[in-house]
Amino acid sequence: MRDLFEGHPIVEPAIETMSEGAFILRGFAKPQDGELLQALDDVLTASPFRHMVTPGGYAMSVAMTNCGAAGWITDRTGYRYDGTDPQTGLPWPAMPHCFEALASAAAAAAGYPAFRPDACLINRYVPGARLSLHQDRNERDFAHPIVSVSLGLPATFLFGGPKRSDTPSRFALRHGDVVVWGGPSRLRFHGIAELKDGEHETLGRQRINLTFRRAL
Ligand code: MD3
Ligand code: FE
Repeated sequence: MRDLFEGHPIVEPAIETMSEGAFILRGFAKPQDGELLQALDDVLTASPFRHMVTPGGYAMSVAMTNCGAAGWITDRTGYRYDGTDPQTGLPWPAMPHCFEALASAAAAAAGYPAFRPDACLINRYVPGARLSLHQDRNERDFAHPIVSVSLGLPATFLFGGPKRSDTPSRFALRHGDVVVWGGPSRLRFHGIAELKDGEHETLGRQRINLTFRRAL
């Protein structure tokens, strides 16, 4: 919040519209960041970050894990949701209450009052990591929105169209920003540009993204 003129603050709008059905809630997760990172530590103890392999045989530059009833995974056989962590042979850790509460509150603020996520994919980017343009289409019902929480270093979100060849727009996503994608935005191509080097005051040289979905 800037304070430009005799104590009259210039407040950023609570909700920015990215496109039809897609909204950025700047700083929405900031009041909870300490609690989120503490809960994340417990999740990572049970199911650590790992570099999954794509069906094409390449290890992803983004490290991933999951919590919740369903976890998104990829291996040589394809992309899917599974209730078991293939690395531990155990169910994914339960979704922490503070994760689920934040995701539902953000969805409600963006006009999706009934969102109850059963999957949380956790992505870790270090400088140089990127996520190429893709669609999220492994979920059963595209009527549910997707909620994402950005923590740590800033990133450039690439927001394309319904076809891979549509030129993407670029949006900066910073620590504490929450984005809700629903309606016609739900199936648009999207990705994250190569993460620039930097140092975040609490997370250091990394960006963590929590992506909440209703998968089943
Ligand atoms: C936009 N993650 O995990 S935010 C992903 O920041 C993913 O780690 C990015 O794309 C990240 O699949 C981007 C999440 C996101 C998820 C689904 C979307 C953005 C979306 C679906 C449609 C449009
Ligand atoms: Fe995605």
